[in-house]
Amino acid sequence: MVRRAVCVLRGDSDVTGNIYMVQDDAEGSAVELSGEVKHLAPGKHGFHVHQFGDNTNGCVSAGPHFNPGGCKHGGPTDDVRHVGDLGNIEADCAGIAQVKISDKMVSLTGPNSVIGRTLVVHASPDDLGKGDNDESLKTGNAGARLACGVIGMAS
Ligand SMILES: [Cu+2]
Ligand SMILES: [Zn+2]
Repeated sequence: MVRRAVCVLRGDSDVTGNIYMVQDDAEGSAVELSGEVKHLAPGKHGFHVHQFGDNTNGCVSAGPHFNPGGCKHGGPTDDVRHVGDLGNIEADCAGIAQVKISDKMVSLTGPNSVIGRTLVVHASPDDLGKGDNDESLKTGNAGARLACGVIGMAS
């Protein structure tokens, strides 16, 4: 069975987007993320799955990065990273980021499942844990949460 999920990104900024996720049934299959995020400042923006599917106080109540292993923050290709560390998306001069990410840690099933958690787009680039300060190893210094959405099951 192929699993699918979808996330509608909204926030207190003008940033909007739809992100689709697909995962094959086989154990350890990567999740393929695709979609578009609009009305961003050109350049890189941190992109993470945060722990909670709680948007009662906007994107803030989604809590910290989804980190079931209790690891330090890193980049998507690092061995040491949060499950939710998807790195950056990059907006072009029109403010549009085309998202195409294949990630082996995020899952749509099992202990690393991101279903019911929140996907967040940040104002600043994620330094991928290389910022040489404490915050870099927690959040990547990605700054404010521009838009977010709860990841839900899709058909
Ligand atoms: Cu984040
Ligand atoms: Zn992280």
